[in-house]
Amino acid sequence: MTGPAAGPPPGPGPGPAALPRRAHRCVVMGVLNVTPDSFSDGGRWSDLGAAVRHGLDMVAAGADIVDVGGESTRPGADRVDADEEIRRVVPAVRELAAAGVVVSVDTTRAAVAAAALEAGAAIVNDVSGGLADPQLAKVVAAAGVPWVLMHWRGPSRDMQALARYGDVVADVRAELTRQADAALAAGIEPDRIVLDPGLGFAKTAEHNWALLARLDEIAAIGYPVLVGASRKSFLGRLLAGPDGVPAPVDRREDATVATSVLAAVMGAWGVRVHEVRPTVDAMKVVGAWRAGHAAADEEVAGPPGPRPGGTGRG
Ligand code: PMM
Repeated sequence: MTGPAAGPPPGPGPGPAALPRRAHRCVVMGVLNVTPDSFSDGGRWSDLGAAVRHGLDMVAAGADIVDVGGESTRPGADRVDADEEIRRVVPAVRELAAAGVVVSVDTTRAAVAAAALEAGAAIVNDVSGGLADPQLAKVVAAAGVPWVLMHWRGPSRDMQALARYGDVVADVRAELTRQADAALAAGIEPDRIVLDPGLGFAKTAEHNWALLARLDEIAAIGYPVLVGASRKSFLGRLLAGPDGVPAPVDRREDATVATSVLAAVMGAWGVRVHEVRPTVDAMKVVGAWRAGHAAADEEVAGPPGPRPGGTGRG
């Protein structure tokens, strides 16, 4: 862990396309799934009023970004069509953005990203890392917004069959590097790229733990790293009782916070969580610990730079 200089140097300044950063700690992205079938919160926020209220509540609890998704990515999930995805996400994006919230849209589709950006989204969070829809890079490049590129090997329907690696960390690192290079070639500015190891996406629990243990190797690619462990089944399996039954989703919060804290210590730029307040509190502890004093929890303007261990590319 580094000292107070852990925050990167100031970027070109704030603007609609800048990615939020905190001087001493991770940013927290709150999950807003406006889907009937996501694995942990499916159906809860499919009503627009409830969705917007929940988004605002997460911001009041300290979320820096609200991530709005309209298509479930749980293993085995079937796809919805783009029009339905737009119908689900755009109204929530529009209302939250109008209220001043930094909104990311969790989509793999160019048409959905374009509609969400038009409605005020400031970030595209793409679980396919640019691989699902070749048109998406053009949309992101034209908008100049940050793009979260997650490690991905194929659609949710059959992704667990793709969970085969030599050295999972080396393989994910190489594949993410290719995904980032493709984004650069498509005209994305390097300071608009965020990488994510994609916990649970074509990965077994053992793969997820290996990636977390060696997260510094993913950060060393040189871009900010986002980690999404929240409530995922590898935590449920870790916490299984003597009968071997995984802990239910609502018993995974403390483990989520612990995982997010350790990701922060390993150099993550951000964490993506469902339950915002405990994670924000924990990140404030990380920030004060890093700073060596009760750090003012200041935001830093401009795009993110490399985290400790980075190569300076991002
Ligand atoms: N996980 C899910 C959805 N979107 N986006 C990023 N960048 N990283 C993730 O790990 C990620 C994601 C699946 O979880 P959910 O169904 O709870 O949203």
